Amino acid sequence: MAYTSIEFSCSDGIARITFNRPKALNALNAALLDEFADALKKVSQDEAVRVLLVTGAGEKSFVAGADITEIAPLSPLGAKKFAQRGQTVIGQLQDLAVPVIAVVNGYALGGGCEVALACDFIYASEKAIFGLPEISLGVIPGFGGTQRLPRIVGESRAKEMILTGKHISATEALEIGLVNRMFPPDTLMEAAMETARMIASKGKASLCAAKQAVNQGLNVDLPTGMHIERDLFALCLASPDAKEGTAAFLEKRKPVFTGS
Ligand code: CO8
Repeated sequence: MAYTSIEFSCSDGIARITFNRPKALNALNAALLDEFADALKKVSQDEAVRVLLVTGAGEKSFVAGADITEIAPLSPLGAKKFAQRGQTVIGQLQDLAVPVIAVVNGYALGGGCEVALACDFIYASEKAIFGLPEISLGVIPGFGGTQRLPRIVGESRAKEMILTGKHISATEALEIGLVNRMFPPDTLMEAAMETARMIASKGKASLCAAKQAVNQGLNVDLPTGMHIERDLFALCLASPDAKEGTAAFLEKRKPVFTGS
């Protein structure tokens, strides 16, 4: 598939998806969602990928939401289908086996904030702005915001954002734990790349298992989560990368993981 609304690149185990409709502040329309889904499939099928960065083109916006020109004329049934489509693609993002970093360079509003929420963690520019402004349009978040935001920042912080629709700064987002780290705009991508390189230097089996253990554990009680962790630990230990990692430690050298 040729991309016109996103850019996709991959090298040294690090894949990057850039939302690229800067004239519409990278708003998510149906065409962009199709391209995003296609790129996510490529990431999931490429054995060499160990980490994905998701960002927005231009200096102003990560993603300013779902495309309001496409939402406005929808019937209730059409709206349900559009929400379902967005939820499915964003679910595909969350369910990727490899870690995903949201690199939020500007506005992350509505569906854009919801994309960031489905990533494993968020690095933000000092100029980033977050918000779920749907209430100001007479609707509610439809791409997972009412479900993921409270799980990340807690119920009352999430309700305040969802019920007021108010934008919050990167500093506020950092304070409430929505963002992991904040950087000057011109160093944001390099900081994210540094973390991505560190992640990409680890064994793929253990990266995927660690992400899976946390994600699955958050949906179950603690004893069930412990079972999940034990099983995944055992699986990892049987991998060639675990043999290499433990041997390298004992031989006092740096491990060379092959991703198997
Ligand atoms: N959709 C379509 N176009 C957009 C969007 C958007 N979400 N956001 C910005 N644009 C367009 C503007 O219309 C404008 O286009 P043009 O130049 O042709 O007039 C261009 O981008 C630049 O925007 P502004 O001139 O408005 O730039 P400002 O710097 O003045 O303002 C803001 C920037 C504050 C980001 C402002 O553009 C804004 O408020 N945008 C809308 C934000 C918003 O409400 N997002 C939520 C959308 S709803 C949503 O995401 C729901 C997800 C679930 C959907 C479920 C399906 C039913």
